[in-house]
Amino acid sequence: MLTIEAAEILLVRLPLKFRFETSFGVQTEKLVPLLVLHGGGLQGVSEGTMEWAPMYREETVAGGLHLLREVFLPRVLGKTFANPEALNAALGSFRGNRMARAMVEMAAWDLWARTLDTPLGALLGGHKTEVEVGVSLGIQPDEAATVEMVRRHVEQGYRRIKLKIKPGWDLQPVRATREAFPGIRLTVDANSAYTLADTGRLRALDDFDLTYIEQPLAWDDLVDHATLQGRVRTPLCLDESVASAQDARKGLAIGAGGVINIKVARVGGHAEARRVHDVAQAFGAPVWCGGMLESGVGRAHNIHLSTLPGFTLPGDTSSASRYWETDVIEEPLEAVDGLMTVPQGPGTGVTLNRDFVGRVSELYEEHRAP
Ligand code: OSB
Ligand code: MG
Repeated sequence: MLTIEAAEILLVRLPLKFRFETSFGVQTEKLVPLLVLHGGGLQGVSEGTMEWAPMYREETVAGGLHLLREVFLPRVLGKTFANPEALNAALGSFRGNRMARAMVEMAAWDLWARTLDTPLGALLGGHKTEVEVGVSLGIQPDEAATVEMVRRHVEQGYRRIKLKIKPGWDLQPVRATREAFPGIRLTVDANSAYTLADTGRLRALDDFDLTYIEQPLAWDDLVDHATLQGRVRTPLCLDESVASAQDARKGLAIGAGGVINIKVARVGGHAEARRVHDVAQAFGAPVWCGGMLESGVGRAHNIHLSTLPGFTLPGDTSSASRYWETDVIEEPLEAVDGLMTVPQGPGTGVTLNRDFVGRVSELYEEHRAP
């Protein structure tokens, strides 16, 4: 049984070690909301992946924290559930806001796995002890800087390089990278910056042997992606526009893409992420685990999810030390030669660094059943 006795909400601001530019903006720091659920003398921890403003999808940190306090935590505090899916069903009548709901769901999975003394990945049905990872590289000032950045990460053994692109900065970095590294697994991510009017430019990417083009069109679109997929040879990979297993089914059924980037929190948590994985397997579509520049807490959740068998393409879950001088967890999460070892031990296998988090937290709240 899973009894939720108390909850803590924390908010940490971490400076990023690199400037991360995407088609929707520039990031130099990360606002990390954390949720700790307590029960039976154990703790489960999760990380929110919404951003301070609705730039990637519609959710925000402030909106998510409001929903936790006022709507979601009151539904679970002081209550007992058979398992994390039963707990999540208590939030099932609420619409959207999947990243906020996922904070509750994912912390519950961690707590549940610790209660059963089992690694989270194994509980979800995964078998791998290490997972293949790549990197997502932000937009650079020019071709030379792009190639240099790619070189550094290829040398570190990352199994796939993903370049962020936007209108006006797409064919140039891709051509330069492909010329310098003819053999690497290369992809691009547009974060919804194009429309069907750009079909010609996107079709030109077919010349560069990309494994996929990630989310070229609108964040809430599937239909135009299907039209585009009929006009380009490179498989499209859906990110933003898949918020559920139903979205995945509809997208794959109409041919909106051939690959899915699964982000646990974007789809509402581990159980839904596993359903997206299962739908993709039924369609024969490979999946991989995306990232949202997570701290160690979210990163560990991602690594565990990536142990499921359908995750056959390298994920974005690169070494934590790329992002942070000091992480919020005790354990290092470091890829070696493009392989990330799944943290051992029950749950996510990682522990909050209470000392560090206590020092840098901008917000600390305890919540109990009334
Ligand atoms: O589209 O995958 C994305 C980061 C923030 C928002 C959206 C995306 C990303 C990344 C970073 O690509 C992946 C990572 O290194 O965590
Ligand atoms: Mg993406």
